[in-house]
Amino acid sequence: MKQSHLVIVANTLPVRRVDRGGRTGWETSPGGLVSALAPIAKREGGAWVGWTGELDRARQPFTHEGLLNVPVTVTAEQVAGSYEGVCNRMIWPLYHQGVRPPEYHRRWWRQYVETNERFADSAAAVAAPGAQVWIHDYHLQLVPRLIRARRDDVRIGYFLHIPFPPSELFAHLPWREEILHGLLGAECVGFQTKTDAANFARVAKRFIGAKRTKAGIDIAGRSIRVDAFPISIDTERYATVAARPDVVAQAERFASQLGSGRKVLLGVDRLDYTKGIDVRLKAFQQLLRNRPETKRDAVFVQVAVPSRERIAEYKELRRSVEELVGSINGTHAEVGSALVHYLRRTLPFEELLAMYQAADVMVVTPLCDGMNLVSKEYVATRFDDTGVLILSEFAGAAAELKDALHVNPHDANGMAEAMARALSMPRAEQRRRMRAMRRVVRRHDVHKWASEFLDALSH
Ligand code: ADQ
Repeated sequence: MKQSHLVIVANTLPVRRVDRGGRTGWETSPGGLVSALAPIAKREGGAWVGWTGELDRARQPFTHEGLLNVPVTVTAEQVAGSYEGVCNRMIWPLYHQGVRPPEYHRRWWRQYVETNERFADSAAAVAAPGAQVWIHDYHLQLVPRLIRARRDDVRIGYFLHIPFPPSELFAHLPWREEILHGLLGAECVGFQTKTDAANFARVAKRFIGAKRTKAGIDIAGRSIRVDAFPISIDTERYATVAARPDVVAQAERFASQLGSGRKVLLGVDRLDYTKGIDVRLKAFQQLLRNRPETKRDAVFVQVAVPSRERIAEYKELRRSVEELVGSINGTHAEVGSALVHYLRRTLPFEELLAMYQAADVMVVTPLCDGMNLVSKEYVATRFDDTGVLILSEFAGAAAELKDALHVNPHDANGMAEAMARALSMPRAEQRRRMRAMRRVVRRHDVHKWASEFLDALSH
């Protein structure tokens, strides 16, 4: 197999299998990470190591649109234990402030170790001498150390896309030392925010005796850079597509279908319990009670992509969101004009951007979120500088988008007040705030994020 100087390692490959009229092939998956990293990896003649989404299916490496894809074979048992167990039912809730109780099972953990070993084997095989290897996210926390054990000539970077918990929560993990040693196989460990990086340095000191330094930590004679590298979006692409005449026309159609003259509040999320969708709907319900004139003046659109539907907590969330939508419309709406429009699906890219355009108020209220790209996408598409962003103080993005209306996502009353304020915010204030936020996402886009991380890794 050809070896590469830049190897990206992520849970899934940047392509997915598609069936076009009986002929199957690969197509590039949508998503921010892929659009950021695939061009860089291609330019550098790089490789991407990941899972195809198929079970027990061995596939040879293949090149798609100029990028070498290296599939990792994963068994059904490994997916059940590692992905659905450790990743989605243990790490995900624990790292998100324990908003749901995490579950710990040794049999899951064994599968997580095995799966991480398979990724490390593939990455070690494809890395050229002295290559940069960049590992992504919570599915692969043991991979840095496992690669180091196989290849001590490569430079290893790791980036966590979700929050890193404070010491009191991380302490619960039965495998906390293994995870810390796993991550510290890297030369550079990156997080979304300064708080996450500080949490990590603190637990590394507390549980495995690492020494904190200015740049990160020292352990076993090695110096490791630990820092915040806040992820962003392809701002230029969002701004350009949003301004296209067909997208603007679609936005106008959305606005008139939702009721001319009515203001639109919008939520766009994966249907995940960390995103605060249910409390947000309760806040809108509260607003309708506090200010009955809102029934005439405003409408709420919630677009939610189905996610992890086999897990009980996700089924329960879907039930409660759908019950709330029914209850709000049942109590407050009139025939022919719903107050909450609920779409449980993925919107095509252009429609998503038209929806952002049609929204006077974007409501992003996760209980906890590594960064939250939706907030940045909304800002990037507001080329006329209007619109108001309501943003949870517990989203990583809050540290950068200081001109949003910040809210506590657990406080339905406070959020109802923020919605009222947003709906009546004067244009001049909207413009001042939006302009400042647009500057932030223009200056710091996903390309800058990737090059800053890779620069840090090469020093
Ligand atoms: P996510 O938890 O998936 O990402 P987010 O950052 O908001 O959260 O990204 C979601 C993406 O899905 C956005 O690009 C959005 O446009 C898209 N999307 C959501 N709903 C959609 C819909 N109905 N139709 C079409 N597209 C939709 C994880 C972390 C985040 C971190 C990112 C990147 O949880 O905190 O910001 O990774 O690091």
